[in-house]
Amino acid sequence: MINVINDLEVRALEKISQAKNVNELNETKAEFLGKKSPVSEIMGKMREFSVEQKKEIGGRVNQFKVAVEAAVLKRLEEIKEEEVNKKLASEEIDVTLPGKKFSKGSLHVLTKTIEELEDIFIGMGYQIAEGPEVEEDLYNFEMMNLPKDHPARDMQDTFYITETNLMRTHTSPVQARVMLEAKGKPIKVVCPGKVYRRDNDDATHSHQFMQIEGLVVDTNITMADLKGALTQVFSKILGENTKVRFRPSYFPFTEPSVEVDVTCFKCGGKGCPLCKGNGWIEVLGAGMVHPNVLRMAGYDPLKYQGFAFGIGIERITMLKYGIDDIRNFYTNDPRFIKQF
Ligand code: FA5
Repeated sequence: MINVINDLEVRALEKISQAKNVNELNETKAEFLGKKSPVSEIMGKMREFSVEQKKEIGGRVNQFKVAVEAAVLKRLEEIKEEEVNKKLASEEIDVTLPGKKFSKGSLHVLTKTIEELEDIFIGMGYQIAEGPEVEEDLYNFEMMNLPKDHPARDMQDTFYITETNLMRTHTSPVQARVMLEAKGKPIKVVCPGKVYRRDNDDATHSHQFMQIEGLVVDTNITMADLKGALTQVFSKILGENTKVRFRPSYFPFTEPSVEVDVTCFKCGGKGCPLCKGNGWIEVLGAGMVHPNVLRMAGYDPLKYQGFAFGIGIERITMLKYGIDDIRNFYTNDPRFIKQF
């Protein structure tokens, strides 16, 4: 009987050491220590043995149980360690592998132009100001010397929100806001932003576009200051060889008024469909601030003069990068956007 238990122990210890996982280990434990195991059978037959044999066999069975349980515990620890190692191996990171590539965004080309213009103006001593896109009729028109029945209001067909609120048709209302805030002190600002008009979209017109407004108010300001400032800005942003043309024009908020054209980048001034055959592209409106505008904003026109301008950002960008259709800026075709 002792030999049987000895053999059983050898088999049990071998099988325990080969268990691959906790389930297999539990099954092996039940096989050798459970109710239907060979040792349980031996214990059930104890009645048949003599006292001496009972002592010897009972002692051996106990040794067997202790040995099997110790082996099970040892293997359980090993299995747990093996599982942890397997998990760690599966989570191992190879830091030498190349990283995932995330596509980077970039600034929109119109934002680039605005930032470049702002830098140029800041270098010339201007400050940056802003105003709301949903504007009051008061600032967009009335304080710009365009009373309710003024025929010039037709020049800018307007998106009205209520009778007194509208989407601003130009950045000029920021002039009135800045002047009221400055309370009679000298001013030198530029104000970039979006504007809205019921214009029909074509290669050079959009119903929503951007302008950068400029306003300088001080004593002894003349048209020569306006011309000098704009010539300097255009030679910086479009290159020293850029030809600029000042053309007499009319705006109710400036007197005298001019429109400024730059030679068409596409035909170099010969005339093409883009410039509608005349060789020039209009980029801004400007002039000397009208005495009524100064007066309404609290400035004495006999003491103070000012010049103002409103540059079309899209037009400048088209000239700078050779873009022949303004609609490209707003249709968000990645093939266009990614070029800049
Ligand atoms: C004005 O908006 C005046 N407020 C400019 C001004 C400011 C004059 C200060 C005097 C003093 P105008 O409507 O011409 O003016 O527009 C100015 C510029 O905006 C144009 O020269 C052009 O470059 C651009 N622009 C005008 N309409 C459009 C449009 N539909 N799409 C794209 N750009 C436009």
